[in-house]
Amino acid sequence: MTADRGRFLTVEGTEGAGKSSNIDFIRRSLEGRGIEVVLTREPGGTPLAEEIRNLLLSPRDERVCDDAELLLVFAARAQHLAQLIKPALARGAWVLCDRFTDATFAYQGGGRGIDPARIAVLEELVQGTLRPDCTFLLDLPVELGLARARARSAPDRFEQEKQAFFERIRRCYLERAAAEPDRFAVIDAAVTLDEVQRQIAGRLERLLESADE
Ligand code: Z5A
Repeated sequence: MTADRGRFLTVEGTEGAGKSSNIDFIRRSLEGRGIEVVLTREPGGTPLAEEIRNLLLSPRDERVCDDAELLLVFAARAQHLAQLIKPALARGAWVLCDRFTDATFAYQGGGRGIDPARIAVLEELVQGTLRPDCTFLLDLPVELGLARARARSAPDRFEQEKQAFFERIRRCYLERAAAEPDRFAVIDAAVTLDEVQRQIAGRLERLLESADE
């Protein structure tokens, strides 16, 4: 990475892990250090990609085949990268994204059962060598996250899945984190919000120190 390119941070987790609750904390922490932060999400982040998000999340009678879901996710990502993420990084802003390609490996790979090698082909096609610099994985037991998510709002198409689907997703996330310990910060998200944010702050501090070097 060149010295003046911004950093690319992503936040991941299973349902109800607290991504939305903690992303604003990360944004404020970075802005407090004078860093320009571009907050965005996947699927989504541009008008076209947000339309694709709606297609993906809306409950529907027609069964969505796994490959259609996978390709829609990457179509949204291609647009998001071209219109928002790459230009922001290039001007030195830090991009903070609610989910990215680790979610594709976890949901479409672990959850739906798509071969990760096929996902990796699309990752290479759409992203080239671009990968997040740091990924916060908010981890908690699936049952607890689902209870939190269901208490909050009506389920979308993904949230209508059974618990076993989310157990596979959690396992996949943890395997990816174990394989890339330098990139991932695994945060225990089963504790109070204050305690979650204390863990995040510790990791952010290290990240900022390395950015200053
Ligand atoms: N998806 C995919 O399949 N493939 C891909 O490549 C990508 C995405 C990128 C949309 O994602 C869907 O897209 C997602 C995967 C799929 N599946 N679904 N559904 P999303 O990130 O927009 O939606 P989400 O996963 O459903 O996020 P969420 O439900 O909004 O969860 P969250 O942001 O992690 O949680 P939250 O809203 O911050 O917290 C949930 C509730 O718990 C809320 O009432 C909080 O006040 C409460 N909360 C949070 N933290 C705590 C603590 N520590 N203690 C107590 N209560 C807490």
